[in-house]
Order: sequence, then structure tokens, then C-alpha cells
Amino acid sequence: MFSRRGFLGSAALAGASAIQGRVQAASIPEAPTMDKVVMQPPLHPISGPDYRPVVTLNGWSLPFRMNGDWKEFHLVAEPVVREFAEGMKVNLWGYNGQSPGPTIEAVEGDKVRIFVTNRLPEYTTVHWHGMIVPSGMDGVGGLNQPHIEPGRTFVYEFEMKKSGTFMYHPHSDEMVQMAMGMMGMVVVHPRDPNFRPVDRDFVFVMSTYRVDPGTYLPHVNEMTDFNMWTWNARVFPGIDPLPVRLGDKVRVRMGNLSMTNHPIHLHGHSFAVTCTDGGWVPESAQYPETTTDVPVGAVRVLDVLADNPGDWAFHCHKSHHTMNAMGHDVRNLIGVSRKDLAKAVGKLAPDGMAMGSTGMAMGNMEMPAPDNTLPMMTGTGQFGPIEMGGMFTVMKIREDLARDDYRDPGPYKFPQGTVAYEVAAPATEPARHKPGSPPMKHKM
Ligand SMILES: [Cu+2]
Repeated sequence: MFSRRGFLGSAALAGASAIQGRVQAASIPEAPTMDKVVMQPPLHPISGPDYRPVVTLNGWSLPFRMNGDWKEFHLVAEPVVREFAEGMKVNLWGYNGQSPGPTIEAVEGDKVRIFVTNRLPEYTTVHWHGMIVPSGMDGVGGLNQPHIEPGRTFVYEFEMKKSGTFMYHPHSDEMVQMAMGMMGMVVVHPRDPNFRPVDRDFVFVMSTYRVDPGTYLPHVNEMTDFNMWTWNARVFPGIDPLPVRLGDKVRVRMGNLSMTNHPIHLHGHSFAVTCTDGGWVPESAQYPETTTDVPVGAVRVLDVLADNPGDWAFHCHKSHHTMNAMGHDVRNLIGVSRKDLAKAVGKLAPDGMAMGSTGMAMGNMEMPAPDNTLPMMTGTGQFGPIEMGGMFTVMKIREDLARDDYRDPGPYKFPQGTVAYEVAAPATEPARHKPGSPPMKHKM
């Protein structure tokens, strides 16, 4: 869970003098940190208006303290190690022990004071994407404020003017710092708890990395050729499932701080986009969807009534974004006999692997991999290999979940006779209708 740590080293104290006396160093709140990579329980409000807190996939919400009528948070920008999935750890930059940073939750009308301490080797800032803040709090280094030098602490103070879903990220050496994983989400709950309430509320941010197999550091100059497609810096099978009680109204808030768009698709349901980083979509402007594109630098929030029990895939529909790093460079050999090829390749590269002549299904294939990478297609379900990676997880809709229970309920128990099944058929070519011959007769 949370571990508290004193951060008030001499460097931080020196940095605190940059606050122009409005806040004294002694009154800087503790900076909680997180060492877990699984979804932490929702952080229920301890005072003020009630709201249903969000849960962050493979993440957490940042605890705050009240100081008079100010809600005070403390972010520490720092190097972190993030496990993308079991078997692969990456050196990133993030906040409070994790990348992405913790979700910041507040209520419409709240006055917030967000302390940012820089423990990176270079300067940084924080920009509050989508939020209506005074210009001097907007966080564009050089334009709105001086950059926050290493060891220094700055304070952002503003009112949460509107409810909705927003993001935070640096606006300081932005290409490098975002490519290193510096980002997080901000959820501002409506002051009126009856405004579009839901039973479950999930949030995640999408980011992409190029981390060559066997290495530990993203290529920060990469613009297009990414190989790790992540939700909250996790890839399938490392992304938390979304456990949902049958009949729940469910909200999923999705931010995109990667360098390409992601069409996100939910199986078994239709949903409506109810909110963007610009605000709430009026009901008259909503329409049913099963996939919604989340553009670069944008937030899309979907509301869905979970009325169909089962295990439902929830994923980016760009098929290359549901894959991991290793094995992308193989050639297309569909239809090519590989009898001799395999031998030839084997002589040249004993660890080499050619794409199969019937396709790429490799659920049952074992292949040697360097340390610290993940196979392109992986994961196992109750019926066999799932062959996914990257931006893929499962919404698990069950009848018997308790209200605040976000634990993985395990695989769905399909009712008898509801799973696609094989029929006994002769192993010959199926009977086919020949062009030009009389129409097929349908038996009634
Ligand atoms: Cu995608």
C-alpha cells in the first residue's frame, strides 16, 4: 500500500524558497509513493461532497490532505522502474514511484494546491491538460513559468472549475519526458452526486514505447516505430481486467498521450461517449458505438450498461497494437514451403524463427527469447492461447460481485450449451454450391 517518506532533504528545502513565501517549506505535505503494479482499492472521500471514486488500472489515486479549504497534493517527478508485464521491466521517469503517475481526484469547485518536487536529472514542469486554470498555472516551461530545476519544488494553485476527465504531463523537454513515461490522469467529480452517476469508474492513460528486446530503456527519439503499446504502462497479459457486476453502469475514462490514435473496442455491448477532455457530451449528442477512436492528446470517456454477463475482450482495434515487442521482423511466408528454409535458417541462426507457412498462430510454440522482452502474441485463457499483447484486457461481468470488489473474479463459468462448439463432420471438402448450377434448395 502507501509508504510515506520524508523528502525534505536540503535540496528540497532550498527549492521550497521558490514559493515566494505564500507556502512555507514546513507546510509541504508528505509525498506518498506506490510500489505495487496492480489496481489499488478506490480512495473514498474523507470529507466534503460525496463521490464514487475511480479505480486506476494497475495504479492508484494520490492521497491528499486538507489545509483550510485547500486540497493539497504532492507529486514527485523521479526515475522509476515499471514492469510492463511479468518478464519485462523498463527504466522510466514518472511520479511518486510509478509511471504513469497516480490519478489525481478532486471535486468540481475544489481549491487544489499541487506541490511538484523535481528529482529528475533535468528540469521539468507539469501541464494540466484540458483544465481551465489561470495562465500562470498552465505549466508550459518558459511561457507560463520558469522550469522547475532538479531538486526544486514548485506549487500549482487553482480551482477545479469544471468536472470531467483530464491529464497531466510535463511541458518541458516534452518529447523526452513523455517518451520516458511522465503522465497521469486527473478526475474531477461533479459537485452534484446525482449528475450522471455510475456504479464503477475506471481510468487509464495510453502511452507507447520502443524498447528493443533485451534492453531496459525506451528510445526517446522514436516517432513512429513503437513496439510496446501500453495502458498505464502495462501490456497484456499484465493489464488488470475490469471486474464489473452484472447490471452496473460502468464508466471507462481513457486518455491518450501516445503519438498515434487508438480505436478502442468493447465486445458484447454498445456504449456512448459521454465525456471528453473538453467536457460532458450532452445526451442529445450521444450515439451508440462499439469502438471509439481516442485521438492523440485527447480523452474519451465511455459509459456502458453491463447487461451481458461473460468475459468480454476490451482492446485497441489496431491489430499491431495488441502485440508485444518480440518477433515483429519476421517475413510473410504464408503459402511458402518451409521444409528447406527452416534448415537453412537453422544453420545461419540457431535461435531464428520463420513465420509459419500457414500463418502466425504460435500459441503452442516455444521460442527462445532474450532477457527482458515479451513475445508478440501471448496469454492463455480457459480454452487455450489468447495470442494477444499490448493494449488488450478483459471486462469481466459477473452476477455475484460486491459493490467495491475489484478483484479479478477468474475465468467466466459459461452456462451449459452457450459456447461455440464443434460438430462431427467428414474430413473431406464441404459440399459447395457451383456457380451456374441451379439455386440451392432450402429445406423448410
Ligand atoms: Cu492502438
